[in-house]
Amino acid sequence: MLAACADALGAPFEGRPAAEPARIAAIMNRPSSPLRWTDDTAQMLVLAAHLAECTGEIRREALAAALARAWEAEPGRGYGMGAVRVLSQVRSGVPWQRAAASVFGGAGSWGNGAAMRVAPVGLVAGLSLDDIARAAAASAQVTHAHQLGIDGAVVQAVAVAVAARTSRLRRLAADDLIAVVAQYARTPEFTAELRSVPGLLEGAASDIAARFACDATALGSVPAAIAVFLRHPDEPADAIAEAIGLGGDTDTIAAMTGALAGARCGEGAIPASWALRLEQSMRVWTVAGQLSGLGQRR
Ligand code: R7I
Ligand code: MG
Ligand code: MG
Repeated sequence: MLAACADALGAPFEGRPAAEPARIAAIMNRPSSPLRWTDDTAQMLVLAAHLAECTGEIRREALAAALARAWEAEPGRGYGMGAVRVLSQVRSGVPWQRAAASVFGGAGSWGNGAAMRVAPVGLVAGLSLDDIARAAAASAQVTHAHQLGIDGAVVQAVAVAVAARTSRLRRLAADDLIAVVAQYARTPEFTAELRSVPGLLEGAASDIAARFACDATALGSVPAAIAVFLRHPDEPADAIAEAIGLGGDTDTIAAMTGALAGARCGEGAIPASWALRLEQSMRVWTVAGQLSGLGQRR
């Protein structure tokens, strides 16, 4: 829910240089304008519903088909160009393995699309972190064949799980979270970016914007989202405002930061005005409820 709100709050700033804090605050605090979410939330809803249906497992063929149907139903949600090429092929019957491997010169996508939708995997109760990493990789592979795109999803899912499973009564130990999460990255590039995060937690937010590309690549955005969350682990609105303020891929970095904040702080942390402004909020609540009910069913 926080991730969906953050996606919608960040969307007006996507692809632009960093906005003034006052402009971001104006959108966050505006009482009645609707919050319209983008492909990030559209895909997260598909993945959450898939997990609920498959009792916490990923069945790649079915997931690929469901993502492709959602894209076809609402192609105007702002999908990445690689995602459109993969999902349109899947929709016309091409196996996901072939479709995902066909883009970007045959290397597969290293975009952040698999990471931006993966949070529900990290919220499945009763799975070990190893299981979560495996399920996150499987959920990523249906669209993102490049290992950097897969690493983004694995790292974000494990970070969400750690955030959800650490007591709120204790300060979140940033170094510990990074150490755990970094073990699951397979590429040295991802490990190096994650290792730089603890050094960015005390300085200015602009240091994060300078350190990471903050673009639609997994490597340029996932470590930035984790860094912003770790700077404000108990203040979701501050974290989301800072994520949007980085500029670049604002809807997606905000959505990933929002997912981490929601995992730690719970649904009660969502400002009532955001929940009221969010489009299809009942649908989002329902899917979130199904996901939390999974723990009991498993
Ligand atoms: O990963 P994906 O679904 O994109 C998600 C982004 C988010 O910001 C959403 O809000 C939405 O706006 O899109 O879609 P892809 O098109 O696979 O990847 C996103 C971008 O990453 C691409 O448009 C490219 O700019 C970049 N990219 C690559 N560039 C060069 N070479 C991804 N893979 C490559 C690559 O191999
Ligand atoms: Mg988007
Ligand atoms: Mg985006």
